[in-house]
Amino acid sequence: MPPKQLVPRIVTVGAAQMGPIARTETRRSCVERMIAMLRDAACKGCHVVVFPELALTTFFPRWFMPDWREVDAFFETEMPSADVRPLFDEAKRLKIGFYLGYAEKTSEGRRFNTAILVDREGAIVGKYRKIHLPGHAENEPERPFQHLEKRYFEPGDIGFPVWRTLGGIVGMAVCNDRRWPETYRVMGLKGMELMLLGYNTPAINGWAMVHSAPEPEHLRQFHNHLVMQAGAYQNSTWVVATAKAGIEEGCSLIGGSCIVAPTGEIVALARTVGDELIVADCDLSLCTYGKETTFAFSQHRRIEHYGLIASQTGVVEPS
Ligand code: CDT
Repeated sequence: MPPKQLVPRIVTVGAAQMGPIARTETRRSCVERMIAMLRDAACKGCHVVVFPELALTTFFPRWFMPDWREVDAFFETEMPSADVRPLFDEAKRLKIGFYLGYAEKTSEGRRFNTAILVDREGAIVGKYRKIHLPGHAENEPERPFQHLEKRYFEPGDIGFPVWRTLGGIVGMAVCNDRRWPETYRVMGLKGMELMLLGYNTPAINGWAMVHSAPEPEHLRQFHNHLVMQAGAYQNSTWVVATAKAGIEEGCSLIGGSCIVAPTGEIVALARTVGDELIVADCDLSLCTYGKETTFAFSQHRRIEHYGLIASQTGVVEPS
């Protein structure tokens, strides 16, 4: 019998890395930068483009701001706002879908670190609110810079949804989520074939500096790729990850935006820490091999031994 041929399902994906955004840079200016990369993406045949986490402003959790009105200036209360509308219009004209990260303030006054998925017709088809919030909730002046995500955001309340769009099953995550295997596995159990993610990762860990436990910068990049390559392989999914990068307000953010195949291999990698588009033709049918062999969940998972994962948060050592 001739071998069964898988029908290719190509989604051409762009990761639109952004260089630093100054505290004073306007949303309009950020949107102009994103539109320039969208046009480049259109020339390169992209169906969807992934922008970074909190792509409309500087990474504001690095500052303690006692005045919540100052904090709220970084949040969106509607999407698209008038400033962001041109991005939606241009993407629709070019027939490119996109992932956009931004700070969301709801009508009830709740604040989330959010990403939306906009389809090729310009409709918002998915929303995800970051679940794993790193950092701390109180001002810690001894740090060289703050990481106050736990102060400015609530943990996401939507879980890890996936959507049938772009000819496949698509999930989203935001930055620190990529370090947690649970993120990939929950969406992997829903058949995810393409995970989209934006990030802002400081090149140095403020806590490590205060505690004289420096983490060399090269390890920050190694861990960035390590977790996503593992997550992609263990769930046989594509992963597209887009950084905000470079020296932003004196704070260095790693780049390393990448597109990872279901084999765990990086197939496209940013070379700079500025605005840079990387592109790959992601064949979603390549997910089938892993999903039907090594990681055929229904055949090989042993959930009778995994209960602790969903019932215990921290470590309980044996007595
Ligand atoms: N934005 C974000 O989630 N950044 C974190 C930094 C962790 S160090 C406090 C990350 O996981 O990259």
